[in-house]
Amino acid sequence: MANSRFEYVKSYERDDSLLPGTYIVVRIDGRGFHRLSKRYEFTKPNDLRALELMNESAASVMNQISDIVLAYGDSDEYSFVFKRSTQFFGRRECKLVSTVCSVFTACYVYSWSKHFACALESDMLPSFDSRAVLYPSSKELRDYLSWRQADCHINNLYNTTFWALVLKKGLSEKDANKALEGTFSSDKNELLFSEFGINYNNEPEIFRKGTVLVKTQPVQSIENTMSERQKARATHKNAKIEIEQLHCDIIGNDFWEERAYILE
Ligand code: DGT
Ligand code: MG
Ligand code: MG
Ligand code: MG
Ligand code: MG
Repeated sequence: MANSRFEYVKSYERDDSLLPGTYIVVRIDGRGFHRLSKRYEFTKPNDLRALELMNESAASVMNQISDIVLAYGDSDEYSFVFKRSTQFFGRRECKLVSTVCSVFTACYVYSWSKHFACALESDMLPSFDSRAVLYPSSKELRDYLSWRQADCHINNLYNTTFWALVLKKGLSEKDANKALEGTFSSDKNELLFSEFGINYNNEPEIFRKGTVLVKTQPVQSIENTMSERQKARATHKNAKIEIEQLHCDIIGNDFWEERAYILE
C-alpha cells in the first residue's frame, strides 16, 4: 500500500513488547460475576456447569494459541502460561492480552447453551478483563500458580462453610459472615464436620484444587528463521498435541517433576 500523508500517526504507537526470556502469564477474570452468577442462578457455592464452561473455553484458547503450554483456573478466572521462548505476536502485550481474552469470551458465549438451560440476556452478557504478568524464572512462575491454587482453596473452604450455614442451617448471610469472622482453616474444617457431617477433604477435587490444563507434549517453537514449509509442519504438529485436564496439586514438586518439559 502506498504511503499516505497520514501515515505519520503510526509513530504515536507505543512499543509494548514484553521482556524476552521471561514467562508470560495472561490472567482473565469475569467482569461482575458476582451479579452474573446471581442472575443466571449459579449453584452455591460451586456451579459445575459454570466451571465446565470455563474449562472448555480455556481449552479452546490453548488449542488456538499453540505457545500456551499450561492453564490454571477456578471460579471466574483463568491463568494462561506461555512457553518462555514464545514469539507469538512478537510478545506484544496488547496483542496477547486482547487475543486471549477475546478468544476466551467468544467461546464462553458460544458454548453457554451447551451447559446452561437458560439463555443469556442482552443486558447481562459475560465479559472478561485480562492482564499480563512476567515472571523471570520458574521459581516465581511456580509461586504465582501456587498463589492462585492456595487462593482457590481458601475461598472454597470459606464458601463451602458459609453456604452450609446459610442453606443447611438457615442462617442469614449476615449472620453466617459473622460466625466465620476470625476463624482459621481448622475451625472451618471442624465446623463443617461437626455440624454438617462434611469431611472437607472428600469434597470434589475440581472445587478444592481448581483445574489444570496442560499440553501433554513439548510445543515446538515457530522461529522466524524457519522456512514456510518448516513453519507449517511445526504448526501442524503443535495443533495435534493433546490437552490433559487435571484437578491436582500444583504446589508440590510431583506435578512439575513429571512434566519437566513445560518449563523447558
Ligand atoms: P470483578 O472481577 O471485579 O469484575 O467482580 P466479580 O463480581 O467478578 O468478583 P470476583 O472475580 O472477585 O469473584 C467472582 C464472583 O463470581 C464471586 O462473587 C462468586 C462468583 N462465582 C464464581 N463462580 C461461582 C460459582 O460456581 N457459583 C456461584 N454461586 N458463584 C460463583
Ligand atoms: Mg476482576
Ligand atoms: Mg470477576
Ligand atoms: Mg474472580
Ligand atoms: Mg487487522
